[in-house]
Amino acid sequence: MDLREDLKQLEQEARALIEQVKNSADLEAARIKYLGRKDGVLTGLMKQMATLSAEEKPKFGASVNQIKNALTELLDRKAAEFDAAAAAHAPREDLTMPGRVPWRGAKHPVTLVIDEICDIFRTLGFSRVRGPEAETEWYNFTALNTPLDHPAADMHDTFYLAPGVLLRSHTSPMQIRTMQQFQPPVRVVVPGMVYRRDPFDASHAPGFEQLEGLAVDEGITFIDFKATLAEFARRLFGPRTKVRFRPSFFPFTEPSAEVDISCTICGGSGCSTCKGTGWVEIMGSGMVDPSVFTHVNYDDERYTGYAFGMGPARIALMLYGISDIRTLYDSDVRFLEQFA
Ligand code: 2NL
Repeated sequence: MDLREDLKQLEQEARALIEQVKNSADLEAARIKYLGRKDGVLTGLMKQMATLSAEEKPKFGASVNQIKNALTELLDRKAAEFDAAAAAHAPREDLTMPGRVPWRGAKHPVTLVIDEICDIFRTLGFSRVRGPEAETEWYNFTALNTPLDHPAADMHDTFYLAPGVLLRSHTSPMQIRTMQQFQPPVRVVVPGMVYRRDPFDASHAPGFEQLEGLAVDEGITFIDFKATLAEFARRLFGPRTKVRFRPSFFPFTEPSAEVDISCTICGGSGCSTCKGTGWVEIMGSGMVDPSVFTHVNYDDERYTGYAFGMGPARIALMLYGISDIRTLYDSDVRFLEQFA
């Protein structure tokens, strides 16, 4: 048999087959068929070399090698063609796509309200102070004219950390600390977290921000008290806001009053927010009880003052028209980002 003729025919067959291959999987199959190390056609031919004479061997070997190189070149060219076609159809970068908007931090609505309230009181001469959340019974109750067996202590009597030490139930302890540290005149606002044994529902939370204020000096009267708090309410809720003082009771003030404003939703005609009354309560307040002054060694004959306390979260509900206080504590950025 003429091995050289066989080789030529083999090469032509192989070329024809590889040329009409349509995809890279079939191309790989063709590569294995001809160039596969174990069972490839060319490997088979090399094995036949053993049967040849000494002078035929090198020529035959050279021919097989030449075919191998030619087929390798052809296979590589086809592979490159398939790769280029695949790349042409692959998805490319869309340069018209808008960029990702970076996340922006923002102040929490309750923080915004606290800052606004403190700002108003700053223009009225009040400093902003803060203090510890863990307090002693003396600062939280006793100094505030609230004996531990007083009914007011009962509802506050909660979240004890150790005997005689508790999470403060109001920020008043910090006003006591301020009076111990400074002589009158004293004018401070005290925002901060307070803790009470309250349920978590639409209008309560067991931990919440409170904001209290205190003014003490010689000659402060009920007129200063009413005028200052009414002015504050009109600055926060708008100049047409009506303000009323309703008699109330706190152990640390005498007399005491709840401060109501005309309803921000209906303007006073009556709606669900004000439960048909036209008024909504914004804070508790009163003239500081003289017994509080004795506890901080102020002369209770010389000094008078007023104090007040409010819940900025509840005020945030009114100002922003939010119906459930829990949305302020859920930390859901989809809700909070609207305040950015
Ligand atoms: C409320 C009522 C109030 C005070 C807080 C106070 C503090 C001192 C002396 C006297 Cl050191 N009073 N604070 C007075 C009246 C009311 O808060 O409803 N808070 C949410």
